[in-house]
Amino acid sequence: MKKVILSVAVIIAMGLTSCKNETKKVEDTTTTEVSKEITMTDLSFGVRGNCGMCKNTIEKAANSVEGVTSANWAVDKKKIDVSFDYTKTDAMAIHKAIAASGYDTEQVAGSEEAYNDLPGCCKYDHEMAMNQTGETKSDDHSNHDH
Ligand SMILES: [Cu+2]
Repeated sequence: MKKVILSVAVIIAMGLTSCKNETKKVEDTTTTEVSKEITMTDLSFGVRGNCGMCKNTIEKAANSVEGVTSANWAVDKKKIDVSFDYTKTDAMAIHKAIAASGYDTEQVAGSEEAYNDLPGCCKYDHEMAMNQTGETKSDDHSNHDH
């Protein structure tokens, strides 16, 4: 009889330790790092615009696209540099978002409606050269129709 009680006690003890081990194992797996694949890509293309306000609007439009992590439009070059996750979006979606805010890109003409709502100083010349070298900055004033 004593033997039976003893063996039951041993089984319970073993059961408790094995349970403890199991919970520990679960904790260990949660600390395993998820492998991070690099799916970022950089893109540059021409976008027409005049000033700092244009810069805000253009960059805001680009950043509103899911997957875009950074956008930087250069007023002197009429060009934007964008970084985005190519598993989440593509170049055309970014062109379209900027065009929807009223600005012409190399591939998509800006929305006329949004253009008409732009402040006067931002109503850029649709014939403006894009992807400029930045050396003709002094000519920028000719873009303003005051
Ligand atoms: Cu502007």
